[in-house]
Amino acid sequence: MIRPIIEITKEMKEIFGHYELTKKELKRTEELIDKIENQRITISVIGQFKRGKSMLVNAMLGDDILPIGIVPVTAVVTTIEHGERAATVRFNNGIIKEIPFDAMSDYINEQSNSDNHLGVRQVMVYSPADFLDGGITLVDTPGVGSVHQKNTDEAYAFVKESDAVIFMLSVDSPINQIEVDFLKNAKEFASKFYFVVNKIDTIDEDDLGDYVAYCTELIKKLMEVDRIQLFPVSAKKKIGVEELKEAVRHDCETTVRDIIEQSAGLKMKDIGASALSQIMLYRTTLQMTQKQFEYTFDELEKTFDDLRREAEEYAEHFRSNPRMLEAKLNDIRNSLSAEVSRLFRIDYYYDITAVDFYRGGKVDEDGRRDLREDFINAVNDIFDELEQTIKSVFMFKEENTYTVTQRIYDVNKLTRRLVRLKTELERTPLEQARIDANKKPEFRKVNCE
Ligand SMILES: Nc1nc2c(ncn2[C@@H]2O[C@H](COP(=O)(O)OP(=O)(O)OP(=O)(O)O)[C@@H](O)[C@H]2O)c(=O)[nH]1
Ligand SMILES: [Mg+2]
Repeated sequence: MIRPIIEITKEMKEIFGHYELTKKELKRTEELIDKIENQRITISVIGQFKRGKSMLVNAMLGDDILPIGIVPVTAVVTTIEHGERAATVRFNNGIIKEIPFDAMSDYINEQSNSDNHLGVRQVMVYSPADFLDGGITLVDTPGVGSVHQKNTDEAYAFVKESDAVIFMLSVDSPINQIEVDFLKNAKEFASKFYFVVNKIDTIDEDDLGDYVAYCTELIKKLMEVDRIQLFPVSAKKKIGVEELKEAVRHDCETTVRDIIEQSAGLKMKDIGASALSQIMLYRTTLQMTQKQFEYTFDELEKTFDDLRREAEEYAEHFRSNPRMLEAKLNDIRNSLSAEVSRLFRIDYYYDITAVDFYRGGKVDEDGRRDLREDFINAVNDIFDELEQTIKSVFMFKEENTYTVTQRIYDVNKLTRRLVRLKTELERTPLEQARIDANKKPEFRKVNCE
């Protein structure tokens, strides 16, 4: 019998609550459960710069609230939720400030907030548009692939937070490599895609037919599905927008829980793997003899030193692209995972959550120095955390010799449960998240009408 993902998720949460080690996973799981229970769905409009994303959001809301333009415009992720008209800004330093609705553009626009010198993390807008009623958060993201690299970074980061993605193409250029890369990444995290081809008002019907046929084939291959549905629209002339809205609304009404659960299922696999690594590490450390522990700890310290040197050398040569630092940090995590796996004879896996090094402003000499410092601190944090974990488990063992056997027994039991749940998740075909005896699921991982 296949259980709903919410049940598996709740059981996993209960397991994570047993350990200090899995408090990160506990927090992420609680957030997912909250999302499933409140049936909130986040739909992000994503695509290359100038495809007409902001204009489409405006058209869907029937309200010209977002700035649009001929040059790269959207510099900041903007979420739009149902509510009385209002706008707030969340800054990188965590401060949230309400702003006049009409001043929104000052914070979002690449021209007025060039290189995000205002340090805006996100703009949150509230609109009474009917479309949002019922728990939809629509998100306008900065365009991918413009000269403003950080815009791409922002959009990448946001895919992880989305349940569904409106992927925006436009007839004025064919799909390019940036879009291909983006889609490959996005399909790992979002459970539902709507492909939109914009600006159809600029070409005739024959050309549109050719374009749609070309894109369909390409996307099918990319997404590894047999069928996909494209929505040809003109955000400007408001052609096809109702059809898109209708499709989204229909999906939300009938299967909102499925979309969220499927998306949560994908995320839970990630969280489960990371938690399991932590618990295995805990168990193995608990079972070590003093001698084994000393040897392992020494070896680990050597690895830290090597990797620290590697990181420092890398930082030394770092020039301007914060994304490269993120990539290097992940490299280091991977090397460390491999070493922990070898030393502890377990499958150790670091959850590759993004660390955003971008802090706003241009990357000049000062900025570079700050970024180098942030990067080295992040590397050291990874080492410290691991060191602390292992040390504290071993200390516990030293101080509580009588309870260790019981603890190992408990850990083994919980590990078996977690492995079972993870397997259950892996076996759950995500499109069958909602079991409805005779009803065919309305969803696949990617909708293929
Ligand atoms: N002809 C035509 N032009 C459009 C359409 N949609 C958008 N545009 C134009 O395309 C340009 C870009 O529109 P935006 O909505 O700012 O595009 P965006 O994808 O949000 O751009 P960034 O925020 O910079 O990534 C503007 O000049 C719009 O007028 C459309 O359906 N038809
Ligand atoms: Mg825009």
